[in-house]
Amino acid sequence: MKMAGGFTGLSCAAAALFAFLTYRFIFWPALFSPLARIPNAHWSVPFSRLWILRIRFTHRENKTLFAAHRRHGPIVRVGPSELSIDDVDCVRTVYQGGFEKTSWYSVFDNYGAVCMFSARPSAEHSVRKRLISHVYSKSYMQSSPAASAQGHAILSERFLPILERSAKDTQLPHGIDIYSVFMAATMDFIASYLFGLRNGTDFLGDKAYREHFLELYRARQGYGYYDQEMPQFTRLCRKIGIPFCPKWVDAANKELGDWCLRLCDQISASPDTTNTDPRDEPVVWKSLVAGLRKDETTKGKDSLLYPAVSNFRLSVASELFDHVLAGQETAGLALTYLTWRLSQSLELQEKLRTELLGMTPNLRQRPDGTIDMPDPKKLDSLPLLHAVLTETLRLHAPIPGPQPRQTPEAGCRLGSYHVPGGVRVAALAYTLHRDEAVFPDAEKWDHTRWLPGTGTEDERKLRNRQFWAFGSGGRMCIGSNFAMNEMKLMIAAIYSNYTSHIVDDEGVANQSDGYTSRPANEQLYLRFEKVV
Ligand code: HEM
Ligand SMILES: *[C@@H]1O[C@H](CO)[C@@H](O)[C@H](O)[C@H]1NC(C)=O
Ligand SMILES: *[C@@H]1O[C@H](CO)[C@@H](O)[C@H](O)[C@H]1NC(C)=O
Ligand SMILES: *[C@@H]1O[C@H](CO)[C@@H](O)[C@H](O)[C@H]1NC(C)=O
Ligand SMILES: CC(=O)N[C@H]1CO[C@H](CO)[C@@H](O)[C@@H]1O
Repeated sequence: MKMAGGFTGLSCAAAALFAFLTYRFIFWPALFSPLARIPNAHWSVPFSRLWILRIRFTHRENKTLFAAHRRHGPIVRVGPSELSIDDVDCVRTVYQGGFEKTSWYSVFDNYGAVCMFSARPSAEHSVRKRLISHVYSKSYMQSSPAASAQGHAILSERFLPILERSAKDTQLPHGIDIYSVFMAATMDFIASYLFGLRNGTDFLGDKAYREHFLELYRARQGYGYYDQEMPQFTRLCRKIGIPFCPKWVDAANKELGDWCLRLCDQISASPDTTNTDPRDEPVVWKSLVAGLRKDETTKGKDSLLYPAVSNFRLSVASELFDHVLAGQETAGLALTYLTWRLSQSLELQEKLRTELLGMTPNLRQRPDGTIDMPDPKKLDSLPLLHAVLTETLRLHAPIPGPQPRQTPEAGCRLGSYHVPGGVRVAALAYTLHRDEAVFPDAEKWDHTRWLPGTGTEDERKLRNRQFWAFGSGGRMCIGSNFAMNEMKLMIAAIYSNYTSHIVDDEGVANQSDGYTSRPANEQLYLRFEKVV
């Protein structure tokens, strides 16, 4: 009797538990959750994250989401509490609406210190942004003597001599790996703006170190997955001694971190007040340090940045390290793909050269190799140069993948759906840039889409609204003006005096699928010929 009663009690409890679990994990997510009305990218997504985690792990996210949106429309459920969006109105709601970032971004805390990119609450982000945003504004950049002098030095003393050597060298029929050269040039550009030319980097001159750096960087990038997608689980595993990163990745991370800390320490140790050469001005460092100091003296412990202020050295380094990493690979990739596209048409190169040489001053090399810097405003407004670069950023977006945010506590409306708070939601340039309604024949690289005379006023507006290479809203890329300027300068410097020709582009057409997108073999060999 007693036993039977025990069994009955136990089976009742088991049945109740079973019923509860079935409801909680099967019926509720599939039928009653506010997200249940939204189309599923895969039948399993209401119940588990396994499907999307696997897609991400195997680097198939862009094409998978692209196919899902094609099939199911602009709002698709990709996990129990996760949506993908592909529609400019939803993009406006989320990104212009200031939805906060998710813990996905915490891996970008360098030295354990938050930076602007990794800051999650909007209020903290705004304070950080105010410290530096002015030096990245278009008007500041275009009139900055430091930016101009640094650009001149890098182009004339480092970048053009590399092309010159390759053009002269008849022993070099295999050309030069322009991918590696661009990765170096973009590093030298951003490092000079951060730390001044003398205290920045010379990756163009030091090929061995540059290649070592890129190796470390690759190691760092490959292992963000676990921390980004399963932060709690990963932390737990680490605690009990199951590491997700091989030791050599930790070592690579540490070496990169130490490298940037050295650059920061070097400049802090020698604020050289007697040096008035504009090329040595550490523009960003100066503005960041001054801003943080001001916050410290005026607000002290009330500062939203208090922990930053109390750990001044690492806070400064964390911010600048992020700019170094954000500013190098992205622009290097865009330049690689642009020269690859241009190298396929001598006719287009010729047109571009005519446009470039129409500026005065322009970047034509004098017989002794010297150049003048063009007026940044004039350079910026050249229509063909702008069109070829924009089209490259569209079809080969350096950051094609999702930029996750979370819905605010009160929830929000997306399309015809009400979405509750705390749901991860993301748009991606890869799909926005392949909308056939806005970019007909979207897989084709066609710079004429962006020429001023193409299409009606409405079509132009639509194109510009849908262009998302730098994201949008308050957390849009802070370096977009800097990047556009350096990329235009380099393209102008090349095509004012050279033609380029493909020698070996194996793997370039196969752009990898991920948060940033590299050519599969990470190289592109081009040959340069001097125009006479
Ligand atoms: C072609 C070059 C570049 C591209 C395509 C690009 C793209 C982007 C994108 C898409 C974002 C938003 C990412 C997200 O929210 O997940 C972003 C943010 C950011 N980018 Fe860039 N970027 C480029 C160059 C640069 C440069 C040169 C810098 C140098 C300072 C830079 C610094 C940043 C920073 C600091 C953020 C974070 C902004 C914030 O959270 O407020 N980027 N970039
Ligand atoms: C930069 O580095 C040099 C040594 O290479 C040093 O003499 C100088 O004071 C540093 N600082 C500035 C602001 O140039
Ligand atoms: C640079 O290219 C222009 C044509 O774009 C040519 O006229 C000029 O001679 C070249 N300069 C040198 C130093 O080769
Ligand atoms: C593209 O590159 C990846 C590796 O980066 C490789 O696995 C894949 O097979 C390549 N695809 C093609 C079509 O070459
Ligand atoms: C930019 C990018 O990553 N594109 C890739 C997305 O996925 C498709 C299909 O795998 C590739 O062909 C693209 O190159």
